[in-house]
Amino acid sequence: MPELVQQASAMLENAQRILVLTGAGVSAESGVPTFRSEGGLWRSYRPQELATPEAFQRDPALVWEWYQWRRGLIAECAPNPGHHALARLALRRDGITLVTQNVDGLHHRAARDAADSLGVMNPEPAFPLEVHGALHRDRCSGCGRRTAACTEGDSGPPDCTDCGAPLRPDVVWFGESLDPRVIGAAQEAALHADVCLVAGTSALVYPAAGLPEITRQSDGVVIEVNLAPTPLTASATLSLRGPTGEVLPMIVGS
Ligand code: BV8
Ligand code: ZN
Repeated sequence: MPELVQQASAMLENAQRILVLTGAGVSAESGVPTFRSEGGLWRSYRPQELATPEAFQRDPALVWEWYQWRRGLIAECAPNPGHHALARLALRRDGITLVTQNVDGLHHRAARDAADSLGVMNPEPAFPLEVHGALHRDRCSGCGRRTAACTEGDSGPPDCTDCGAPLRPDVVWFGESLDPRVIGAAQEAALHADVCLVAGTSALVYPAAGLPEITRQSDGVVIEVNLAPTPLTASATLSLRGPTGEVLPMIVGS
C-alpha cells in the first residue's frame, strides 16, 4: 500500500489535468448512507419505487417523504477529510475538474471551508459538477423552475407558486436524462484528463460510470480508491483499497 500511495501521488503530481469522479463512498465517513454497499439505501428500498419519474407520478407523497427524510439525515452531516483534501487540491492547483454523483452538497461545503482556510476569495474551482443534481434544491415537475429545497410539506410535495404543479427534488432519477451541459462538461474534462481519480463509487450507474473509460481510451491513467473491487478495478492503472477519508489525503495532500 505505501508503494501504491507513492505511485498515485507521483501520477497526480505530474498530471496537467485531473478529473476526479466521486460517489457515495466519499460521503460514507460523514455518515451519509451509500446506495449499494452494506447499510446502503438500495438494500432496504427499491429504487423503482422511490427514484424514478413513474414512482413520483404514482405516489408523490411517498417519494417526497423519502427525500425529506434523506435531507434531514444530510443536515446532520459534515464534510470529512476526503472532501477537504479534494477541495484544497482544486484550490491549490489549476487543471482539476471535480465531478460528483452525490447529491448531498458536501463537496460545496468543503470548498467553502477550504477557501476560508487557504485565504482564497473564490471557492468556485472546488465546486463539483453535480451530474445527478442536488438535494438542496427543488424543481417544479411542470415548468421546471428551480427553488431552494422546501423544508415543509410533510404531507406531500408543495405546489409550484407559478404553475401549480407539484415540486420535486432537483435530482436525476433512473430513466431520466442528465443535464447535457453538465454531463457534457464532465465528458470533455475526461477526454482531456491525464489522470482520472475515481473515489468511492460502485461505477455501475451510467453515463457517469463511463467517464474513467473516456480518459483511459485517450491514453490517460485511472486511479481508483475504494473499499472493495468494482467493475473498473480490472482496467484501472492503480487500485487503492481503503477508506477515502484516509487514502485521499495521503495521495493528494491534506
Ligand atoms: C440516463 C438519484 C438516458 C438521486 C440516482 C437498464 C435498465 C434501466 C436503466 C438502465 C439500464 N442500463 C443502463 C441504464 C441507465 C441507468 C443506469 O445506469 N442503470 C444501471 C444502474 C443499470 N442510468 C440512468 O437512468 C441515468 N440516465 O441514462 O439517461 C436515458 C433516458 C431514458 C431512458 C434510459 C436512459 C440516470 C442515472 C441517475 C440515477 N440516480 N439517484 C438520489 O436520489 O440520490 S443513482 C444513485 O447511484 C446515486 O445518485 C449515486 O450517485 C449513483 C451512483 O452510486 P454510487 O455513488 O457509486 O454509490 P454506491 O452505493 O453504488 O457505491 C458506493 C461505493 O463506495 C461502493 O463501491 C463501496 O465499496 C464504496 N465505499 C463505501 N464506503 C467507502 C467506500 N469507498 C471508500 N471509502 C469508503 N469509506
Ligand atoms: Zn411550475
